[in-house]
Amino acid sequence: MSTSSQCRVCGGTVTEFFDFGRQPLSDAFLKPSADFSQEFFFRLAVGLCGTCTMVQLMEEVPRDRMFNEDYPYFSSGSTFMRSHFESLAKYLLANELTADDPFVVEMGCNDGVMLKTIADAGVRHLGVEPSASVADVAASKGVRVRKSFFEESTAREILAADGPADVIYAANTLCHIPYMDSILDGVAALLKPTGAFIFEDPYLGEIVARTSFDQIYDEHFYFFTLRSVQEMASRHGLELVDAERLTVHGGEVRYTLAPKGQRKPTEAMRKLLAEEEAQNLTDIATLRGFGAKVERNRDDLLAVLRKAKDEGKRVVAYGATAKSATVTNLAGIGPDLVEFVCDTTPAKQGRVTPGTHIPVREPSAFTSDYPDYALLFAWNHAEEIMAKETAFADAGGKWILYVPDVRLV
Ligand code: DWN
Ligand code: SAH
Ligand code: ZN
Repeated sequence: MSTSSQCRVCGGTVTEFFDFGRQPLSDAFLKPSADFSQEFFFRLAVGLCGTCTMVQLMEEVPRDRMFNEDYPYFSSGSTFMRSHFESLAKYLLANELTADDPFVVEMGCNDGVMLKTIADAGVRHLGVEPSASVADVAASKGVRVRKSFFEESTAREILAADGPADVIYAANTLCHIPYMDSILDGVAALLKPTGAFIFEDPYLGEIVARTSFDQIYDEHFYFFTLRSVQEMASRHGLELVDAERLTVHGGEVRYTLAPKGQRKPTEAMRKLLAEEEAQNLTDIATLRGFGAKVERNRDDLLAVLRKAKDEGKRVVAYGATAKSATVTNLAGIGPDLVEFVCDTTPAKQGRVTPGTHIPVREPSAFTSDYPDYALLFAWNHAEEIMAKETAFADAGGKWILYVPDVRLV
């Protein structure tokens, strides 16, 4: 077991601060008939780069294993996220895509949840999406999609074919891509001098503040802060000029990068940077303290589930999230403790969860026979889910939450 590795951003030394142990691919839902002995596992551990401060995974999973024609996460599955991306598209149309014949490129456009609004407005766009399962859905909505991974060569081909971009956008995608030099060289080449690279991802400050440890899994390679984003941007002629906190997915930041010297950094960005400095996120002791809280949450959750089992209560989980692979595999939560997980995604239903093999069933399995407890794996969508499942609470059911700590509501 190695406890240091080389930073994928700057080449510095990354010191490990927490080891989640043996973990599967978080989005590889298996058929119950699959040969489980062939299931892929890797060591999920996180560390801090002592040079550029980027927090990152110690081991990288090959990208084709995660993002391919079987990728089962469809972004449009949440009503709240649909409206989040529609608002962003409208903001871009009104504020960034105002030049003559503007052009926007999105990496990781998934099922077209954002670009659909851009396409409907008749604005030139291109989604770059390697997972055919979701890219095909985007195309069916009238979104122009290129089925490939974004990297420097892709950016140069797009530049040659379509010209430079006014906006390059990525939501919950940049943090998935270890090969950052290639990405940022590609962005720098493709972007107009007046353009902006806008991306939003889970924020390390929020992960540490709320112990939302299940944001750490195979697909999430980087855990950004304003400071680490500044460092990585400056290596590629780019500059962080704006940052805004978002409440989606448990707390994210939307970053705006621009070619160096082109835009004036905002006051909001400076304020957030100062707040971040006070949180000591670049101090390994802060991150080790986070690790200790993870262990406490894991133990508390197991105690609640074991007690429920001892009392003969029924426990079902809600939302077969990628995140929950980290929780179930860290704590050893299998079908003995959780009867099934309900989820609206057809591609996940009838399968079993990665590593721990809990059956995934449709939402009607939950609503037709309410359990005593529902373990909310999709805690980031709590508001949307609790609003539509009021009958569960009315019937006396309790939600089990584990972020920021373990509690029943
Ligand atoms: O970063 C990523 C985010 C954006 O999406 C990807 N790496 C993978 C994925 O992560 P996740 O699976 O943890 O995301 P969600 O959005 O928390 O997943 C919610 C799951 O719950 C989906 O499978 C859909 C399901 N769901 C449901 O069954 N009923 C969701 C809602 C809102 C519902 O009402
Ligand atoms: N933007 C959507 C999707 C997030 S899931 C949302 O916020 O909901 C992450 C997506 O990134 C997946 O659809 C995956 O196929 C895609 N992806 C992974 N690596 C990529 C790369 N190098 N270039 C473009 N997309 C990539
Ligand atoms: Zn580094």
